[in-house]
Amino acid sequence: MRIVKLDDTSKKNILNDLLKRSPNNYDKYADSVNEILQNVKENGNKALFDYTLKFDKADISAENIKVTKEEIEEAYNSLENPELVDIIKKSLKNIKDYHEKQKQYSWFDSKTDGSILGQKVTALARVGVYVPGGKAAYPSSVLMNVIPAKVAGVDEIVMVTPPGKDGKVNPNTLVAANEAGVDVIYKVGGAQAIAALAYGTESIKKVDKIVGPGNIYVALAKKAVFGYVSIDSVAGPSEIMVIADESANPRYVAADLLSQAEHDELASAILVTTSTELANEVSKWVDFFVSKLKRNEILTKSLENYGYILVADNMEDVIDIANEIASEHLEILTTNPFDTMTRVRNAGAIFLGEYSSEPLGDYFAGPNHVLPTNGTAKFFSPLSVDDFIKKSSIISFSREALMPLSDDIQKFAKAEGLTAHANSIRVRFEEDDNNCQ
Ligand code: HSO
Ligand code: ZN
Repeated sequence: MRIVKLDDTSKKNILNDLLKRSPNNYDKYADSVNEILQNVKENGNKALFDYTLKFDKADISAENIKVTKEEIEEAYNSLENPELVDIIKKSLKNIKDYHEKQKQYSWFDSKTDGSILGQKVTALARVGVYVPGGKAAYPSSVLMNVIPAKVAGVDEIVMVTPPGKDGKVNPNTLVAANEAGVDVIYKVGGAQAIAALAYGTESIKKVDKIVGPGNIYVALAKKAVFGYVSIDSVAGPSEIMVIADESANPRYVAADLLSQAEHDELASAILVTTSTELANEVSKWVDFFVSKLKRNEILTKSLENYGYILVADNMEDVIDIANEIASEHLEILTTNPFDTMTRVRNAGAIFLGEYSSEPLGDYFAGPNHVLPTNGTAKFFSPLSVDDFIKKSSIISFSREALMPLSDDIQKFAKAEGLTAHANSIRVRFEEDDNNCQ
């Protein structure tokens, strides 16, 4: 794995390099995505079925688009490892417990003058969860997307996922969806599935929000329908950054970097350290593990693309670049990780100490693994219960509470030239409407 001395030039180059991975750079797909969206909007089911035949080679109709109870039962019986059901249940409990703590409640504040102000928290009515097909059909991601919606109290959670050629859906996906409490699953994927969720078709009712990861077509389709429906943030390739001093165990650091590098060829894995010795050791361990691990082709490519070991002069510089890159995952392996953490401003999820390896967060700890990527941790947060609720302001005033404000409100409205606004206050306190302007 390449080792680079961290200075102004290398820092600039790396930051530029990482920007290339942004999902904002995929204009060349935009036309085909827009065509698919338009076609589904105009032709509903017909377009949906045509695209499913064309892209997934599966024959889907109004009769078989919904996954049946029997298909879910069959999925339980066809799991490669039947233990997965129990593991999913345990993971689900941790994720649920963590997200329960995020719940927000309505509040009301009443004063003695008879005024009540408040905020009403309401769950979204219908949410659509996209689950990719093929190799990236991760049951853990099904849990991470569905559970916060469930905890928020969403009325109906629908899932869309592309079928295989045989018209079947990945059994891991079905089991995770069923355990998490998904209400209905449709066998449709790609940009066409996003269109169906956003606009509705004869078989699929429009939703209020679409979440879940997908390929570039799905990501662009989600961006295109934003505003018409809500979406979660658009996920880019996985990222891990480890910041470490000489106290870190190089074998663990190497293993952790590779855990995310294996996601895909565009994944990034970066170690920033003050220790040259650690840098050299980690590089050796990375080579060793890559030679053993199954996904060595992807690992080799992603490390070539976005794998770096950066050696910095001091901890200040380490923290500085961590904050600038704003990594999706940040492991802190320093002598006092909690102290280091206080200086970290930007990261999706922060893992402290040598037993908090990143995959613990991917699968089991409880916090969500849908995290801001591509530097968006500067302004976005992990997926949470907040993503599935909305708030309404509550205002209730008595005559006694409104009266002392009446003059000021009318003057404020007149200053804006909005005399009908002023009038709506005035009529409540004056009978004579002749001087209404
Ligand atoms: N690390 C991924 C999520 C995941 N990992 C799913 C394993 N399965 C998000 O960056
Ligand atoms: Zn992962």
